[in-house]
Amino acid sequence: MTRPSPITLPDFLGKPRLQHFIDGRWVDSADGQTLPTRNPATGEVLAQLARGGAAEVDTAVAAARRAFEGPWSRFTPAQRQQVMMRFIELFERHFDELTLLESLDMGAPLAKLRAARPTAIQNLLFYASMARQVGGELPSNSLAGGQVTTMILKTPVGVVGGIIPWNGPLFGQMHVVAPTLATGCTAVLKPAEDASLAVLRTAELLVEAGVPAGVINVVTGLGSEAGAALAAHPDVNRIAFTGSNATGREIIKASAVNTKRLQLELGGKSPDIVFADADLDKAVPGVAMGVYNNSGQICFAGTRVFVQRPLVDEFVDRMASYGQTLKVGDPLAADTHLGPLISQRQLDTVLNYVAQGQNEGARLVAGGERLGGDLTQGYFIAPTLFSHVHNDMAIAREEIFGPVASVIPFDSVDEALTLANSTRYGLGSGVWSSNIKTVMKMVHGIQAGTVWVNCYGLVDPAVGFGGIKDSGYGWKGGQAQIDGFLVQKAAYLNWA
Ligand code: TXE
Repeated sequence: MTRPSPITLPDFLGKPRLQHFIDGRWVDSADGQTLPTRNPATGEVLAQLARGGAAEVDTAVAAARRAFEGPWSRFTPAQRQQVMMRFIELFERHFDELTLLESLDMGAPLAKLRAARPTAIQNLLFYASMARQVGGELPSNSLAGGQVTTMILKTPVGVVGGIIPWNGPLFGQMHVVAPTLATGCTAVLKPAEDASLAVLRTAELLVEAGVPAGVINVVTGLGSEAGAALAAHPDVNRIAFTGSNATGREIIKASAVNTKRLQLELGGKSPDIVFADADLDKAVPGVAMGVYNNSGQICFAGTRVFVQRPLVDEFVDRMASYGQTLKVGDPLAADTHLGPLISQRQLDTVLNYVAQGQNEGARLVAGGERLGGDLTQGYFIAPTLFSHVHNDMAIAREEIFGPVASVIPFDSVDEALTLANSTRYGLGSGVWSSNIKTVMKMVHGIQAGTVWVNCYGLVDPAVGFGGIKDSGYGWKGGQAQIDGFLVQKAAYLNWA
């Protein structure tokens, strides 16, 4: 693949192999085992990761426990906020390096990652501000003629296990790291085996910023080994997991060992509904990027595109044309809109769904094939569009996690609502309409954690997002997430 300009690889990749980051130090696996991580744009091995298992998870959890009960417990909220501010400075200073690592590791276009700089910083600033909001309550009570004071104290839950997926680990990890720091918890992170680099480098920067050793630890390796050991560890108090439903169920089972608290952000099959009175100039690109962004590897991708019948043909034409304007290619090239999928495995999954869609009678309007030429070695697929889809076909029921949109016609507002809710999932949803009655009916009626109206995919850290139904539970962002990292205790003070 030809690159427009020479790229200097981060020093971080110059190491012969990468190690776990435990207790502020780089360490190998006890048995010295490694596993390769690849650049999905070229298929080349980028680095060897340490392949951790139960032994490394044990060491990391012990370090996290020591830090939780030791040095970190003596940080006041103001000091935690201060250290977070120092980290934000370092994060900004190293932003180019971190985004390059991320782009090489998981294939997102570098220019897009860099354009997210203000949002990424704002997210961190929000969490730093929350370090000062960890308080209790003094609820009124009806006891002993008012001579008992009741307090609710809130304290950090303890050691958090963060199991991170590969579809955006640099920014995604912050939903674990930042609330951990804000609340005074400690954490052991297990990034995905396909994309661990940015998480490892961030851990090192945290220590440089003054976060005590052991507060944030990273164990790399396979989900079935390091991930499973973390989920089953008796000294981990909470798991924050983002990933597949199948793994989510494994984590629920494993968590029973010590009744861990859980935050699960699982799959989605989000509806994006276009009414005949929508502004198509906004709806077409909005819907298209709602599915194709990050090559479809986003949990709340709006993959079921419901279009009101009179509009269907025009909408399908315009969405197909819009898709052709999106340049798929080298993630490091400045004009690339969409990079590769994360792995050969993910590409195979997506291509299987495309074949299944065709077999079930959906019409493939655009894309659907692996891209060749310069891109043959990577895992590239063009924006894909199906029309004539029924809500009960596999491509409309199951999470594909690739750039595949399915257009499904509907007639009435009620039918749109019924179809939108006919899914096991409940993560994101979109509504495109200029009629307030239609909008409000959908906002109230859609069973999902978020409804976007005349927009898609916006997330503010103070609001956050999360799922219902099979999309999981626990909120990312906002006060609700901070509460998830705390436990509460009541005290009754009788001063009669
Ligand atoms: O997910 P896994 P995979 C969906 C998406 C995708 C599918 C499969 O549909 O096609 O899942 O992707 C760790 N105990 N999403 O196989 O296995 C694993 O190492 C503990 C949606 O990559 O769920 C990784 O760190 N941990 C999604 C993380 O779990 C285990 C993001 C996610 O991997 C484990 C990613 C175990 N037994 C995939 N097994 C979203 N909601 O954003 C694996 N892991």
